[in-house]
Amino acid sequence: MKTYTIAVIAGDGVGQEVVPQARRVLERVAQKHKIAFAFQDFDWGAEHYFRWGRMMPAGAIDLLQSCDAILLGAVGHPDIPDHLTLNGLLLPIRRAFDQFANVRPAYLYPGVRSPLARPKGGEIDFVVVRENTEGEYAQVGGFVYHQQPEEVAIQTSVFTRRGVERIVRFAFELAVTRNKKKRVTSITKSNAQGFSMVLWDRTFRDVAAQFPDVETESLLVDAAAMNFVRRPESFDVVVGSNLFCDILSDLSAAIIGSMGLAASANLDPLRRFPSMFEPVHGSAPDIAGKGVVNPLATILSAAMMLDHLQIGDAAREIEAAVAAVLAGGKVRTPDLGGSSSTEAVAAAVLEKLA
Ligand code: GGG
Repeated sequence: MKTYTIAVIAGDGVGQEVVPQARRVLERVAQKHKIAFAFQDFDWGAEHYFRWGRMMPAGAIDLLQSCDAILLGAVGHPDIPDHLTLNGLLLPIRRAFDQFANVRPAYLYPGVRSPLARPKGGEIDFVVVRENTEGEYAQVGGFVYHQQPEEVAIQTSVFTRRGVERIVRFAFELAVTRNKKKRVTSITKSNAQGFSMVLWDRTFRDVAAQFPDVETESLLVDAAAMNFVRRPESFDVVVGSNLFCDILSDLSAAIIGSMGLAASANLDPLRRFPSMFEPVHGSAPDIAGKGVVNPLATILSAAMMLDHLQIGDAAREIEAAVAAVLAGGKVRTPDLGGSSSTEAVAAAVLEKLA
């Protein structure tokens, strides 16, 4: 029997509630598929920070290195500035393991109401591909006259041709394998940002020329935001920079009905290092501990992990079970207009899997 080693970082707030539910689901499909998961828990995050002054220990990356994948819940605590939690845990892992493709599907499940009037279940079906290791998240910059009245802050974006090319190529390859609309939309702001985004546009055109069967579109990020609302059905694969696609993928989560349904994968497509799977949502301190957070984003992220581990049958079963629960319309957490608990939603998924 093949055993997959999964590093588990439940993290902060609702991360502690959603990750155990995803584990239950993984354990169920493991039984069925005659595979095993060896979960290794790492209690990193805000509590670790309060105790040791850092979100994870100095040797954290070495500890994760040998696992097959990483399942992450959430990071963030009201008493710690967000840039410390993000730069202390999430971003170092993405960078150390060169997880350059952040894949965020936006699928409107039948039975879920979009806040948009028009689209019905299945009619929104696209993927946001976010560059995940450079761009606006490069953390290059500094303060001058720190905390003085004349203070200056400089934050530099870093766009490399190699970085842009590989994420754009990933997007085109995804459009080909998805085999749906075969359409890639590139997001920039090259009218205002005349260096980095112009490099992006040029690189996009060069890569596009190698995929003559894939239709292309280039949108400024403001127009993209508008069109996610006006014509979400038209998108297939959307590719853009770290910051732009972080923002756009919150919007895509909203139009598919809830942030609680938004799954994501931080992939090293070259499989040199472990990839990391996490719900798009954060630690949600306002609802943490109440047992009402939607576990489906994490369960669907676990399904993405199975796909990456090439256990696609098991991934499809989880997706089908989630789809059946949502189509049933009875068991759903408050973000989807229901009153079920986190545990009850996961139990409903397990029941469908049985
Ligand atoms: N699910 C992980 C998490 O807590 N994400 C919240 C967050 O702030 N993410 C920022 C990012 O993905 O750049």
